[in-house]
Amino acid sequence: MPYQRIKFYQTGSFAAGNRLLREEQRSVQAGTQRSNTLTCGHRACQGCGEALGARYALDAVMRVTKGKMIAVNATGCLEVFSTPFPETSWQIPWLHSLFGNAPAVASGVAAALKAQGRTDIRVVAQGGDGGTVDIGMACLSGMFERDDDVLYICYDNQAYINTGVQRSGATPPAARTATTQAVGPEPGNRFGQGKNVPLIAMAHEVGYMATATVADLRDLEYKATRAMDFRGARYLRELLRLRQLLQRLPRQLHRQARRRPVRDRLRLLQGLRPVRHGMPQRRH
Ligand SMILES: Cc1ncc(C[n+]2csc(CCOP(=O)(O)OP(=O)(O)O)c2C)c(N)n1
Ligand code: SF4
Repeated sequence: MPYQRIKFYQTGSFAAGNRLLREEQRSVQAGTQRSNTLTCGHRACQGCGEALGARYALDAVMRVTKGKMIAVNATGCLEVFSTPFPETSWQIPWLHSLFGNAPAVASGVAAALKAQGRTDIRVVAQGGDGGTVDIGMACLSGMFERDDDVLYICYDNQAYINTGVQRSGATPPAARTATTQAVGPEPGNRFGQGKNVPLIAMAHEVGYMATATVADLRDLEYKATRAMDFRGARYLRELLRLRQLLQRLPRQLHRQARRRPVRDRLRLLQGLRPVRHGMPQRRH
């Protein structure tokens, strides 16, 4: 799929960008056939990056799988705002799992499909950074190591947002959270802590690993689509919301970033959190 930056020609209309391009160059969201995996009526905050990122990624997966996808969702903001009982905004087969076991549940779904010989149906697991980087790490590592046929998407808003912005293993150094030092000579999250799960995924030699951001939705669609070219365990990390990222920057960088135009801010953020994708060397 050729890379094309998203352009909102008709903001607010049914066609979110790229409608004036040739058919094959248009974004998934510009197509009238898009699946609207996460549809209206959910209770996300206005402008929520997690809702946007999930919608773009899953619609892209739905397009490439021709609508044959099952999603498993860890507890977190995405699950809470999309499925307040007895309602749901998901228009796909969707399973709720616990906070820490989405990768294991997804592995089970993939195993059941394999037992039935249903290789056409693909499995996506998704969770926030707390659910992925911290409490779900053992299940995720098992899923990677067994090379289960699952694409895992981590929606990385860099803290446990749903329960009040506590620090997670993905919170960047010096960032301000409800559970990091607010005052003193070194306020904010400590330096030298945290986990780089994209690199951990690559150390497991997963078939495909990518990092993306909702600041570049076209790139995100591309990576979600590309991930489905592979079988086995795959990992996609989505960084969410420029504003949230900026707010959690170390104070000095925050001041620098705010003085820059938006495009430069993105560069600065991408420098801090490189956006990349690749197919690490397979063991077998
Ligand atoms: C075992 C367990 N511990 C704690 C909770 C409470 N809990 C629900 S959502 C959540 C935070 C989720 O954070 P994250 O995974 O980063 O997702 P986000 O809300 O930021 O999208 C917590 C602590 C829980 N549901 N289960
Ligand atoms: S992820 Fe953040 S913006 Fe989205 S619904 Fe949760 S608190 Fe609101």
